[in-house]
Amino acid sequence: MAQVTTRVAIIGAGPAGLLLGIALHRAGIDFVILENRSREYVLGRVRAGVLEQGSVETLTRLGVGDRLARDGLVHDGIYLQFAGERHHVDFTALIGRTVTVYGQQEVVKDLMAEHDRLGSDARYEVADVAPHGLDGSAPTVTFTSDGRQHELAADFVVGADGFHGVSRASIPADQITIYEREYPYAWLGILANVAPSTDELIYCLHEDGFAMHSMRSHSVSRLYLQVDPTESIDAWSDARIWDALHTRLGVPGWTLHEGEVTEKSITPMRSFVASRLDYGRLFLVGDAGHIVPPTGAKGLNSALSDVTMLAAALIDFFAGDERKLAEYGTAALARQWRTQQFSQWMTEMLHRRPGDNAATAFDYRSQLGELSYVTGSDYAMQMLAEQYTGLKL
Ligand code: FAS
Ligand code: PHB
Repeated sequence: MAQVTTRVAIIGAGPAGLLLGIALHRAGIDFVILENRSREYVLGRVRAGVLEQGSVETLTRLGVGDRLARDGLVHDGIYLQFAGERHHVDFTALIGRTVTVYGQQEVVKDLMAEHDRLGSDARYEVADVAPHGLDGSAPTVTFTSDGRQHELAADFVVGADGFHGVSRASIPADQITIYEREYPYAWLGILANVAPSTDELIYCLHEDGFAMHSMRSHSVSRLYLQVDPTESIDAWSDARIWDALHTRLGVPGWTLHEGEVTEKSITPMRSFVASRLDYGRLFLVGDAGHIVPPTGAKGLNSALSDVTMLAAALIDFFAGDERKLAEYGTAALARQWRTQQFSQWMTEMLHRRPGDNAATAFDYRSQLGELSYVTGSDYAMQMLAEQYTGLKL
């Protein structure tokens, strides 16, 4: 078996794993990244689109923010739309902070390019990744690459391998509790080659369901529709999707421009948090430890804030100070629960309860009342703005 030794073994080359590698390199700490998919597959995943101000600052500070500064779309706010009216929530006026629209694919592209420039030890298309000895002081990770068995010895293992990864599953079942809830709806998302019909994101509650107009650039739009979780994407022609978007997003005097749909998919919605993000020499970051419904644009940003906290803790550890590492799990989870409640609030405020009964009819009108209060109160909008643009670390 081929032996490799490093300081930090990172499982997963999504945004969390790749960013952690950059942060460790900047501090002169050796690492190896193990990814079971190809580079092309990782780059091809269409996911998040909005970066909190703190995420932009982290990427810039670590020297991977040049394209982001050039191509990112800085937004001062969002629109909340309901009962046929569109209301602007002006983050800059309310709290002096912004968000930047820049696709997750672009973040991953920038991180991969920096790793290539650095000549990082990032291994793609590995198989049979398995952590061992996590409760000891000399953990290892075995894996197969090019048909050969390898053993990677490290001081620490970081699980950046997402919701379906191997890391969280390596914690003994009696040592971890899972907190989760499913939502009775999903998001049908499309990418379309058409200039956005809005300057900033529109979050809309319509009696037919939620709809959102986002974007990726001045020439690519990203739009979403609430659908039933059991829906098949095959049942949704481009024409049917555009019809539903026109119905839900339409307001007098405004036109939604259509374009070629280049990607469409249905994503289920769940909230999920592991009771711990650390176990012996294993630390979890990002989707390996938690999942949020995408309504609050927090999935990618949570992953990046976990990495910011864990990188600082590992850097301190190797400099002789173990305090932050001992506190990482508790501190990251405390922040995550603040993020979870915001994501759940945005989701339940903006999605139509399925079913046609007195309770769902009442809920819909109560949601309209909530949206009317939020958009009519600077205090409520400040609360939304502070959380949407990202709580300070
Ligand atoms: P990722 O899942 O991105 O990366 C984990 C990596 O680990 C992957 O490359 C995977 O191949 C690899 N891996 C898994 N198992 C492994 C193993 N055993 N060995 C080695 N490697 C392994 N967030 C938003 O904010 N807004 C959105 O609109 C949004 N839309 C989403 C749509 C979908 C379909 C999904 C699934 C997620 C969406 N998210 C969204 C959330 C998403 O952006 C995540 O929060 C983000 O990718 C988290 O990054 P990572 O923690 O790095 O996990
Ligand atoms: C996106 O552009 O993909 C996006 C933006 C904001 C969200 C979710 C998704 O809340």
